[in-house]
Amino acid sequence: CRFNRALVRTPAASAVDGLRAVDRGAPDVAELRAEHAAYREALATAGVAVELLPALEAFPDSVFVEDPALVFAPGAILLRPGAPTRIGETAEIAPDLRLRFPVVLAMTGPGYADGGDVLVTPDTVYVGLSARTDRTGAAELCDLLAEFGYRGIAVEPPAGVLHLKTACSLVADDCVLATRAVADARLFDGLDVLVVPDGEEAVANALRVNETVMIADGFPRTRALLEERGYSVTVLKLDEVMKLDAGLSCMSLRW
Ligand code: CIR
Repeated sequence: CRFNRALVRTPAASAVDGLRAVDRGAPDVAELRAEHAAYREALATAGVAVELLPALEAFPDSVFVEDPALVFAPGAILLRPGAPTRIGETAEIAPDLRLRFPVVLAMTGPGYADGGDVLVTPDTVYVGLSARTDRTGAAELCDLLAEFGYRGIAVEPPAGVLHLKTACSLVADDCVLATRAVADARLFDGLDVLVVPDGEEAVANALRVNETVMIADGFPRTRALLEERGYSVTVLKLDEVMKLDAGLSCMSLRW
């Protein structure tokens, strides 16, 4: 599928207070903003028109616009992020989505779902259960997906990752790049799985946009593996982004 547009948000100065499972220090905000600027540039080079929303200081993790909403060409779904400090991000982004999409559906709860747990493939939308996405939320999201004609199914990723897409990403319509643990869990029927070399698990949150696969810098064996398979790879420095347990897909909504 092709993407024409992307929505991103400037990292807030409050990103130093962003959630992180293991504290490897606060991100340097100037450097985080530089990484974000390079990311926007890479999206534009891949052929999408990038729109930049203003920083939200009240929400330290709001640069990760993927989590409060899910977008498709025909419409958007407002989600209910599972972290208490993030649930308010939905109301912030809702007007921006209503301006851009003819149909905007919304989860009403009581369940929760983060966009980072949602892997969209051409015929199935996989919703990973996690500390942020519970069974009730996944079931409500699957019902809303059905209104758009998509088949949503809940899957149980192996423990130890924040989101489903922390450990896998779609790199072609029929191929997922995944950690060994996700590959072994056999979550996806009918898709090829390209396994990330041991020791490079943190690269699994790649982002395919049109003809380009973006990956984080510092994972040479994965880069070589993708290039051998014929992918056109763009490498981006993400050191500050990764301090906040985030990666490439988290920073945009694409459609
Ligand atoms: C959080 O814990 O919510 C943020 N620090 C990171 C969110 C990453 N988002 C994503 O994987 N979609």
